[in-house]
Amino acid sequence: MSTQRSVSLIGAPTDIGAGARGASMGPEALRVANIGPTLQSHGVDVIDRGNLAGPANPWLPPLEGYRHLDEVVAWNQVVHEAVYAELQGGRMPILLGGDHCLGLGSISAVARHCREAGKKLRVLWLDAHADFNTSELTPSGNIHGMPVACLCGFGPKELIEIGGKVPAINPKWIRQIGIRSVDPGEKRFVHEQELEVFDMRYIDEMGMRHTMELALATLDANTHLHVSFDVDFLDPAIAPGVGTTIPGGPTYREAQLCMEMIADTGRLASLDVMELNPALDVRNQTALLAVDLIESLFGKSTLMRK
Ligand code: 6HN
Ligand code: MN
Ligand code: MN
Ligand code: MN
Repeated sequence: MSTQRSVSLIGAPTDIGAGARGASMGPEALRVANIGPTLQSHGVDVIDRGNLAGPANPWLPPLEGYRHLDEVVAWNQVVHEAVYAELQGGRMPILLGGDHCLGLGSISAVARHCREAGKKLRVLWLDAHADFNTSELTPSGNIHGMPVACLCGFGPKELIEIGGKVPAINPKWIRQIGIRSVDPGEKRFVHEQELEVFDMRYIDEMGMRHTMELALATLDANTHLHVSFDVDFLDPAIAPGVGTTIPGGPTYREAQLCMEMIADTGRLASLDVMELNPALDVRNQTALLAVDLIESLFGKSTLMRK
């Protein structure tokens, strides 16, 4: 089994859910880093759908625990429809973020597609953060800290209902990897909902190989594998171009191994590349690294494998 070879790039140029401005420039930075031609060089059929459009960022303080809720809903609706359309057309959507609040629109579309196609879903959430806050728990009101909770049915009605069914996904379908920054209330909630988290302590002690073996266990021919890649997953020493850097992330090789082991499953069927912030980057190095890692997701490895 090999990974789907027809890909559609979907740009979502917004920082509507973030605490820093600049992720709105992420899609263009990934294009400047040659994401399209690079995938083509690995035999992937690539269509760049260009950028989605949505409301501007009014940069207001939180209201009842949420910043920019109406705008976040609007952006997630357009992302949901765009991702769903690609899946229905038999192509793999790659969402170019944009901040991580859009993981809700993307994954709710994937979940809807899987329900209709009778497929199982596994979501790998590669991130420094659990993104499991609610309006009561959040220290910031920034909705990019909430998409996983919303997908599990905890969030404002307008957001959690985007894909039709509430909850969009079951917490049991998620594996979080690379986590090293969780807010106090969020931490309790992660335990309460029994999210399966492979935090950095786990990766330090057990290694990336063992971590990925567990995170990818029990996938079968009928499983759709979605990867939601928050670029702040990576150690800031190699990936400075994100709004919320947290020290102690995966090294270059640990991140490559993570991607290579995902590629080996042959099950990757949709991808988000989120939180890249070119305003904080140095000579586009974080975008170039993200593209390098995405190449590995599509089967680039140091030596040819069978
Ligand atoms: N991300 N836990 C913090 C908050 O404000 O809720 C940070 C969230 C970061 C979200 O990186 O996608
Ligand atoms: Mn399909
Ligand atoms: Mn995130
Ligand atoms: Mn993050």
